[in-house]
Amino acid sequence: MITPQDSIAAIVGHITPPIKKEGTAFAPTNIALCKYWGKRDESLNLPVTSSLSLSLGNKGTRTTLSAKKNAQDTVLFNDKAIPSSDPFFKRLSYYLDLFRPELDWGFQVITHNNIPTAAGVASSASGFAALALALNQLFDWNLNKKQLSILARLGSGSACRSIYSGFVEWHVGQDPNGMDSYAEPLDVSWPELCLGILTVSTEKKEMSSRSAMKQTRATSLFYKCWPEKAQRDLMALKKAIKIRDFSQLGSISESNAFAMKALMLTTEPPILYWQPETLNAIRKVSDLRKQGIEVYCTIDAGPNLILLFEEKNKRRVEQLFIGIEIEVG
Ligand code: 2P0
Repeated sequence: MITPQDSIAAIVGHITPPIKKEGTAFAPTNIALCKYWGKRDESLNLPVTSSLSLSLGNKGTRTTLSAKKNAQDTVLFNDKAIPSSDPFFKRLSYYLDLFRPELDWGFQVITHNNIPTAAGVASSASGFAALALALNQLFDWNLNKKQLSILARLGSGSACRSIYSGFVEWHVGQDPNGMDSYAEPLDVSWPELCLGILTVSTEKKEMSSRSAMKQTRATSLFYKCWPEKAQRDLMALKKAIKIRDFSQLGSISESNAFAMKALMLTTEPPILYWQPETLNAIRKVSDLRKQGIEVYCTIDAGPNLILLFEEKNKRRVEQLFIGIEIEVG
């Protein structure tokens, strides 16, 4: 069996004490238009399908990292010390285990998110991407983006896409060692494309994406349809992006998100992230389209919506969806 340690050794070789005093990096969060839902290898975070996302410009995570011998890990998140019993601390520490020169080395992590955590927008993606970039600085490895994408994937699957800005494809790959499963940017800019984060609920979700996708893959009878749906959507999305066909981009993204939702509903027991307000907002989006205003939505593993629309409709969207946070592509 191939382990994360094997991947690290293949990329950076033997871990020696860091060269620099600290490493600092920023990574944007990303919103998947064609979702990653299910792993073929849980320890390497290797996906069942390719996926495609859009990074959110300057919304993301900034992390500063240092390391000391004879020290414990410490984590400061948005200026608050996180206790070592916290699952967030444990997840970081577990990932950093891969990079300790010896067992008695500890890492000091200072990390800031400028994404409202309550919005439930993937913060593990920007978090692990920023950490991989900060490690590269600290150890002075000079890795290329493909290697950094693989390092980030070992922390969290979707993090491999947060190494880049703009549209990003994560290639599913087929090697059991995962060396061909990394992300790459698409060479397209689309400044008129807007993304709006609509927070309908700030409640903490009941189940992590990690557990939810595992349960879906294990129990949903419909999961066998997902690879074909994802592949078809990925191809159509890439074509829509290339010719900047907004209607296609919006409708495929929405259909892909609803298909992922269908998988969740058919999981045993079913996974229900939506709140009544989620459905109300979806109906509002669909009514707007009936009035000729092209707005589409995508949703991740939570109750909040991401609206997709063009800049010409920005004012209208702002008026209709109070509190929406808008990012331009
Ligand atoms: C995505 N999500 O493509 C999908 C859509 C949520 C819904 O990637 O276990 O936190 O760390 O690899 O990356 C969230 O899952 O899961 C996610 P792990 P991750 O953005």
